[in-house]
Amino acid sequence: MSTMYELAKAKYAAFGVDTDAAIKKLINIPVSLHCWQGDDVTGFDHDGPLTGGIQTTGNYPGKARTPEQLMADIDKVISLCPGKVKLNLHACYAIFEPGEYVDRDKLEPKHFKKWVEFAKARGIGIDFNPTFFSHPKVKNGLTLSSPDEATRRFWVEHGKACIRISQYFAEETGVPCVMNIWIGDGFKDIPADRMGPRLRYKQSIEEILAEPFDKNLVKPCVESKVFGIGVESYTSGSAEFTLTFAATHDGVLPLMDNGHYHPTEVVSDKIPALLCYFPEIALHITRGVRWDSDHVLLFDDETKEMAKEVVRCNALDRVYMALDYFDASINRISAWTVGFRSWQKALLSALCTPNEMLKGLQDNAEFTKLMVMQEELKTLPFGEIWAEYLRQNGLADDCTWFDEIVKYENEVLSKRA
Ligand code: RNT
Ligand code: ZN
Repeated sequence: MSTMYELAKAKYAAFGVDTDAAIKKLINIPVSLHCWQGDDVTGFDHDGPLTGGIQTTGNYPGKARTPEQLMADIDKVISLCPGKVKLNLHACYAIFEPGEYVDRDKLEPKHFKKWVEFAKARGIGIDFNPTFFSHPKVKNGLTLSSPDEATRRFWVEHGKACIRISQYFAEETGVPCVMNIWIGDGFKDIPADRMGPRLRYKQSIEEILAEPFDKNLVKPCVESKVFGIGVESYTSGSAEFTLTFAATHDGVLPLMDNGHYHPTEVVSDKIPALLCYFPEIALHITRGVRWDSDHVLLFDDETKEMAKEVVRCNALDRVYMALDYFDASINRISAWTVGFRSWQKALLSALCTPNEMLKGLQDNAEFTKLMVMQEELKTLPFGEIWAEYLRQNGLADDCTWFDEIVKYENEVLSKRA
């Protein structure tokens, strides 16, 4: 413990905040780390392009091309981040034996055995995502909402296979598996039938969820999106569609990705709204920039505001938090690490906010003082609390973590084909 920390701690204590307790609490809160930042959402089951209205831009050298490389990179990130990690996988990251291949409707737990071994060895849980994109059976841009019955069936079978794999992850790791359904289905231009695809999407998710699973172990989610690249005019999985689906289907969680709404809408305001109704919800934490939803997460205002809501709604155990972004224009390990550390900072900062005091001001209609207090809090020595959190996680409280990244780039990434 440093003198600087002691001084900072006293400043927070003057506002009634116990920074030791905040640090102690955060250390055990799991945050899901998305495997797909490591290889630009490519995976190991196809050679084709990334589709589904999402795009990675940039060609920074050193991307992971094999399971071994991706796992090594994830380990590097984990070693540089404070807090508790959970691994977030996509179905396209199945690992086949040499010469083996099965299509996505035939995936089995055994194709993820190596990931389970990886997770178990590190004592972490796994979240999962069926991959409804980057595949030849995406027909005319549609999967679960396709009018072509063979196409729709193929993707329903994929979803069912993913339920079985999610159950396997939870059983093996002892940690519930959040399984997120997101499809890129939609239309570039004005559709003639908006309801048909949604009715088919609804039926498809219901068919997927008819696959037996333990509701305590597998947490199915539905993620909405307002538009995608090439899918500007309409998405089958709009906000109203997915939210209503979750609300009307027992055990299904709404997943909000904060890059998936109109630019002036904020997920920080949606979190408390949903928590009034849902026992549990899920987040994809990202940073939207104009039309693009997937920039590296930073410690910015809306990120802080989202973390504040999770904390002040007393919902750290009701909100499954996952990162979701992909940047191929900078060192991918650094992108991953900056984003993970940003969410840790946002949570720690939220835990060091005198939420009860501020709520009291609001309830007493003391809005003048509320504004003043909220502004005063912004210049408290948060950096010292963060530094102490890093120390307690066995990490240096400076930016030497970046030296590690440069070293890894020179010794490992730059040698990749
Ligand atoms: C896309 C969605 C989705 C994906 C991942 C790869 O806009 O956010 O969650 O990013 O499934
Ligand atoms: Zn997302």
